[in-house]
Amino acid sequence: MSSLNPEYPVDPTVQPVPASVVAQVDAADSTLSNPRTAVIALGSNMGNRLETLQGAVDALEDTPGVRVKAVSPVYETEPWGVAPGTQANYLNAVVLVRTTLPPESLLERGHAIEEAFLRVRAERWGPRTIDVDIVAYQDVVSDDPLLTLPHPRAHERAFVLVPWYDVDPAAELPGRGPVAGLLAALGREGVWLRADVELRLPE
Ligand code: PH2
Ligand code: MG
Ligand code: MG
Repeated sequence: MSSLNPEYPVDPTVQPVPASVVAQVDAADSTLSNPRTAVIALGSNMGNRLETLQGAVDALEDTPGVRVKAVSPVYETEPWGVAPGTQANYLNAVVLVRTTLPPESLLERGHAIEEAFLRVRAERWGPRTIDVDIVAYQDVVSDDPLLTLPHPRAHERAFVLVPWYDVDPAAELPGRGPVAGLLAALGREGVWLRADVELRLPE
């Protein structure tokens, strides 16, 4: 059961509105009103990892309809999902944004940022200059194959939960419960704070 636009419930008693008016209302809704909170995970394990992460944060902030509200500490993390020793460590971080963009548009922007940093999309879970993942979008739950929300593996990834907890200790993963509890159950193995580096919150 899912919908990417739960804010538009269908009420059978409401009369249809002429199409031009509908278009206007939609435009206003996605540009002006009612910002939502989204949680975005960034990861890099190729090239200048820190510089790339900072570039992604800046590019998010430069996106019309997106405000970066918080940037987590940076973590050095063991590559997850591949045989040990076959891939370089990642730097991972989590960014909280407020956005008037719908989830699909935020995803598109994430992909555009990946393209801008010349991400190599060679293989699933292969090394990458940058990965921009939408972990959660408000409380939306969706099994749309193009954008599953929340991210289907977030609850089992300490490299997502640790920095998410840092920026929002009260956070909840929709459908899975408090991040604090998920993290307590999972542990922090393979995730080390990089106290020597920092991502800047754009001005
Ligand atoms: N991303 C993956 C696969 N494995 N491992 C770590 N440590 N960090 C990641 O961001 C990561 C991963 C696929 O997106
Ligand atoms: Mg990913
Ligand atoms: Mg991804």
